[in-house]
Amino acid sequence: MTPTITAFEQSPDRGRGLARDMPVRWALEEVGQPYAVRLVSFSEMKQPAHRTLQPFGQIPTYEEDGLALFETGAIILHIAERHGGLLPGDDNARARAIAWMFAAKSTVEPVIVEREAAMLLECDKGWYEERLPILDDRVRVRLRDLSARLGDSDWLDGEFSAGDLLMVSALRRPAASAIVKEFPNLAAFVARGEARPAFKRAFDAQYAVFAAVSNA
Ligand code: GTB
Repeated sequence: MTPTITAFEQSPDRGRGLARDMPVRWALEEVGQPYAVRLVSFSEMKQPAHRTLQPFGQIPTYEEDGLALFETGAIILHIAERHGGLLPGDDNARARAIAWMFAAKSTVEPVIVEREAAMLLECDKGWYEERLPILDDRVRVRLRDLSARLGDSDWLDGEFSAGDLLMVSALRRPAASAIVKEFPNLAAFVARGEARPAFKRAFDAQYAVFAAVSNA
């Protein structure tokens, strides 16, 4: 059965592929699984019908054969477990790739999201200018360690995996991009991810939603 995911009807990122349907689309493209997209408005996302799928009234969601999932990381792990191409076959390598998925979601992304939230929600506060360098440094500390571990490798642990997909997705967020440039190997890592044909197909698909709304 073709899975259905949800995405913003009108994404605030103007088609830059920054909302979290993007990594799910990318994962589905990597494994060659066709998918359908149900676009939802901000108000629909907060209605009971959507909250049955996503308790916090957010996107993305994933539905397939009586299974309804939420949380980007869980959705991508599910896709990676059902299809080849996103997790290694060797048990230990697979466990390490999953550790990188968690590292992206719970160690690297939170400091980036915290900086983003400050930029969006706290920029009018008197203490904003003082706090920003503190938040930047928190991102920098994580990226320095990530850069040291990546070294000259193409991917975080051997072949491209769901761990790389989620890490590249975290580093693409606007609050990280200036600091990523301080680490040439991380900038190259992001560029390698974005150069993958599956990434491009996913990007184009989400961009088409933005373009259709803009031309309507
Ligand atoms: N932990 C959840 C997951 O990973 O699935 C978080 C999901 C989430 O944050 N969803 C956001 C959402 O639905 C959209 S992606 N927000 C609406 C709400 O909470 O009411 C976050 C996002 C939104 C917009 C941009 N942008 O415009 O650049 C980037 C990222």
